[in-house]
Amino acid sequence: MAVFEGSFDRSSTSRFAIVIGRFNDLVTTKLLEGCQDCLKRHGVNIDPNGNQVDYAWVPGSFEVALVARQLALSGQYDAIICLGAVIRGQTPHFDYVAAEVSKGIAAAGFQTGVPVVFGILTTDSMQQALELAGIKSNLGWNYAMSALEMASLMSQLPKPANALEMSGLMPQLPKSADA
Ligand code: INI
Repeated sequence: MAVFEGSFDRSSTSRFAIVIGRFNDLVTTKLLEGCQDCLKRHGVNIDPNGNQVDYAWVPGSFEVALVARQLALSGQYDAIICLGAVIRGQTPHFDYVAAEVSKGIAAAGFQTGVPVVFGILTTDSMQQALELAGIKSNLGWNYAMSALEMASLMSQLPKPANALEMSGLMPQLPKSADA
């Protein structure tokens, strides 16, 4: 039998997409920098004109999962990294956005079989978010490590015996009228 474990030594061949929310971009651009720093130092070519990392900017965290799912469905990526910052304000907006983005990102991974990393900060204040995005540590780095590890791990796991069966959660195409 086997022990499956991701490594960090095939980074130069893996392909990644990073989806970034513009909302609270003071924080998300810092997360992106941490993420890129980690990928680069593991041998990944982070140039958007290169062949290893694509970037997709979305309005806010609420839109991240939809775009991550579509990128994952393309079959072009070994892992997708989602970056966003949901900061609690005086309205219930925080709770709606935070709940939907976490469910959506989990679903994107389950539905596609592609690792989709949850790199969405959920904090009570901007100060807390900034501390996690560079002032004290930069969780962008950790999210990139998760993507590298998961890309490697998934490539080692046995493939599903029946790919269609595995995709039971995928939306069914509408049947044509004469089918
Ligand atoms: N988007 C965020 O990424 N973080 C937030 O803190 C946030 N709040 O609190 O409003 C937020 N809202 C925007 C949301 O993600 C969507 O872009 C918007 O509702 C349009 O669908």
